[in-house]
Amino acid sequence: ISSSSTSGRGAFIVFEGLDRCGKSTQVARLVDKLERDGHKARLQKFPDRTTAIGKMIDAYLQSKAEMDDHAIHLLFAANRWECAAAIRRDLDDGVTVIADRYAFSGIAFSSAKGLPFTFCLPPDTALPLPDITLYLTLPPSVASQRSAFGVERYETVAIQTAVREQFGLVANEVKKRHGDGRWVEVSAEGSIEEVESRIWGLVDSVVNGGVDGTVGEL
Ligand code: T5A
Ligand code: NA
Repeated sequence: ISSSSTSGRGAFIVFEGLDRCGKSTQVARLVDKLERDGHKARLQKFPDRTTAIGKMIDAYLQSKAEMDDHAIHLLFAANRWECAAAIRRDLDDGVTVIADRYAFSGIAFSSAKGLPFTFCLPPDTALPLPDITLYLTLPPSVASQRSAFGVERYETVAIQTAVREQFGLVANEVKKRHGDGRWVEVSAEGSIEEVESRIWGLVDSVVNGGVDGTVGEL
């Protein structure tokens, strides 16, 4: 197995975007490609619906449970914290971790509901800092035509449009705090293969030698 980078640690790569933009499809293909190329790679989905906290989030997203906006925001963040040590350990062990959503979704979705940034940002502070976040862009009107759109709580064009606006503010915040290179927009329009090759063009240099020696903090 070839080492994942010159420093020996794995890369932490995050995918973000609106609902149904194709994140899960692309994340699965990227993990497969990395493994075929001899890298150690692991998929980390957020929310991780398998934990006790994740089951509460799942019930909320399926509208089987109601929850105060602040409370559900903190549960999404807690769900990341319960996975944070394992992410750091894997990165240190040379495993590239690919996350399907992360803290940026937490901030964008909660602030789209009206919670202030001053409330939304602190709970995720000091989580592992992604080496790169790929923000997949797709017009909400295209995403809403995809299968199963509308099944879960936030899947309306009105909400997705508000979330897209908040993602713009989140991107500015990330660039201000951590530099321009850590947040990259990728068009998610076109075929699965077209999007995949756009993504690979951005990720190749990161997984093949482009990460700092230590994992930073959000
Ligand atoms: N949330 C999440 C918060 O509010 N706070 C938080 O902190 C976090 C982490 C669940 C919800 O929780 C919110 C955000 C979400 O509303 P989720 O489980 O990631 O988050 O749910 P979704 O993002 O909605 O995941 P989806 O599985 O619905 O969408 P994906 O992963 O973006 O899209 P994917 O790959 O499943 O594709 C959707 C469909 O499109 C097709 C696929 O085959 C599939 O049918 N498709 C394409 N079709 C045509 N062309 C392409 N290029 C295509 N790529 C995929
Ligand atoms: Na998904």
